[in-house]
Amino acid sequence: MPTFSEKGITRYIVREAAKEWEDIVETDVVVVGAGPAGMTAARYLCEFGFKTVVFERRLSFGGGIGGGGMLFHKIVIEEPAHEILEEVGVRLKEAENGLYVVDASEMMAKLAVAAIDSGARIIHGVTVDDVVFRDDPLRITGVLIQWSAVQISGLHVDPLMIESRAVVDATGHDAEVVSVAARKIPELEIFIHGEKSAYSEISEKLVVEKTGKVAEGLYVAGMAVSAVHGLPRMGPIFGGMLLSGRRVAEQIMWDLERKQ
Ligand code: 48F
Repeated sequence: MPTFSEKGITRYIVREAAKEWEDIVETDVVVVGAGPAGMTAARYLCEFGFKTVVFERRLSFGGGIGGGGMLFHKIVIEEPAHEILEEVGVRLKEAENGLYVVDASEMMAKLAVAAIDSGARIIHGVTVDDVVFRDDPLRITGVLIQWSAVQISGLHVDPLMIESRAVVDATGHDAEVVSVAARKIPELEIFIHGEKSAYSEISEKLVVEKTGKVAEGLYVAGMAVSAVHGLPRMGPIFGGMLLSGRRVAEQIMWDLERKQ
């Protein structure tokens, strides 16, 4: 049993966290939200070689995965998105041709492990509440972050800022990052259409097709795509979320490599 002091515990935590934060302030890609789209995007971005940090408001992974379908702990996935789950070792049960059922907790855990193992930093308890921009040319160059606990408390505390080459809004139904950019930077000419009622089959295709850049430096993935582009919702079928996460990573890779 080693001997140790309370001050040592504090010192190691503060020192190591501070070192990482110093590194995080300038990153290739900020992903906002550790739901299925955000975690998938983060894994591929790291595999493509980009330094990626995920800010997640809550103290957990998975976003809407954990709730399964109305709290029944299963999720449906369709081809070809099941391949993304196979890559991270999630066990699939075929329900009918091309449709699979998976365990919600297994999917959350394994997407998170895969993202972290590929090199993504996932920081919990941090909320992105605004973006950094530059004009000439007009572009998004980072995000403003705040402890979620500070936000919940209602205290007036100024946020900190992170610089990045790309920001991915993977915040789900409210498209929080694109919404704040649209509201505060009208020159971007982004119009938030708002999500439509359910039409699962169509929406699963469209959410992937419409994934991508909404402004220079700002990208949208997952359910946030539906909010931005006015697409129908799809309920607890998650193939589109995974494919959207992969697609946004590919688009960022093409864009950032072109700029080098
Ligand atoms: O909601 P969420 O799971 O988004 P997603 O990846 O997947 C959507 C599905 O879960 C489901 C669906 C699919 O069929 O309809 O709803 O598009 O995950 C979004 C994550 O982002 C976090 C939030 O806590 C959640 O874990 N989040 C939201 N806003 C912020 C945020 C913010 N401003 N800053 C940090 N994290």
